[in-house]
Amino acid sequence: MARPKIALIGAGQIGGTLAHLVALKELGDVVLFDIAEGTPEGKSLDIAESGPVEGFDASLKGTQSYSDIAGADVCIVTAGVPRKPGMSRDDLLGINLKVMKSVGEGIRDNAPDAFVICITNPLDAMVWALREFSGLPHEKVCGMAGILDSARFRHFLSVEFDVSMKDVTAFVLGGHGDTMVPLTRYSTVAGIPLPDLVKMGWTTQEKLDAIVQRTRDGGAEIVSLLKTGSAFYAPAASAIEMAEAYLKDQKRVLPCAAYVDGAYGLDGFYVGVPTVIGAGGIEKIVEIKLDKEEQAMFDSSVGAVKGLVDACKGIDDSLA
Ligand code: A3D
Repeated sequence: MARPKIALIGAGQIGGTLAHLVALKELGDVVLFDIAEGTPEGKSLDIAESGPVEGFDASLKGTQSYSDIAGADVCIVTAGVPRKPGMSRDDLLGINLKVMKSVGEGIRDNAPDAFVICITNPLDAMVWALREFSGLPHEKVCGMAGILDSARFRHFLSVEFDVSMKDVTAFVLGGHGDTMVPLTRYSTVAGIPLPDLVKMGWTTQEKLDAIVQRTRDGGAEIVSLLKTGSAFYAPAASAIEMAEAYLKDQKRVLPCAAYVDGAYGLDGFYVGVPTVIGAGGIEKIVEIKLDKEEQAMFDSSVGAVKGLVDACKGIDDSLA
């Protein structure tokens, strides 16, 4: 059987890291697309030349032509611009919306059967726009954010508790922004919920609140350290987990920006929720019962995303 074909649209910091991970994990052959001439070709060749050392079998091709992504099984979209210090994700909306239009049309015309994972910010609005421009089925277009936000939460918790991050689970709902909702009662160490760990004296409520806030600010913390762009190692690893779940029909339960129609009181809207990812794409939305406070946080997060979607409609008439 031929190896899966994985198209990476955008060959910047995340795109290059994605290509490297796909090759190292032998998930498939890579087509790296970017409008910047030479960048995808150079990164593809560099990674291919590491193949004999690492011992992976994967072919990599850099391109400026959408026809090269024809028949791709997975497309991961990072095309656009990232944040610089002082910018919010929402500041990227106007410029990245135009990019989503050309990318969405490129996927529609060349890889309509692909599972599409969007990473470009502001995430929840861009995945909505990308779906609109591409016209692909909703269950085949989703956004990566929840795995990254949960991974940041898990990392901070494992450091606080001095336990392996393998035994820490975390649950983050809502949009990928300052209003994201890390749910402490569904986050655990080896099954013990965080509120119980506070009662057991493992940490204090104040420390836990500070970790929740640091998780919300996780992207900005990296931007302020790097100064020239945003995080890329952890975002790439997170998107690879989603691609692998699809390609291997793993039925993984993963949080991602998915189209929610009916659950959580939403009627046809992209926002971060727990999902099941398998060969059918987003096969299920996992709906949990929120308490009053969690519901209020979720509603405010949904409201923030709705504002961005409305802004997209105001910029591009074809979306209205
Ligand atoms: P960067 O290294 O600048 O790469 C972006 C690439 O997109 C560049 O190589 C550009 O040449 C290319 N590009 C621009 N316009 C087009 C186009 N029309 N078609 C094809 N390629 C194009 O950025 P990055 O890789 O660090 O980040 C990419 C995106 O991911 C940004 O929007 C970030 O804000 C976003 N991001 C999201 C998360 C999430 O958790 C959702 C995390 C980190 C970054």
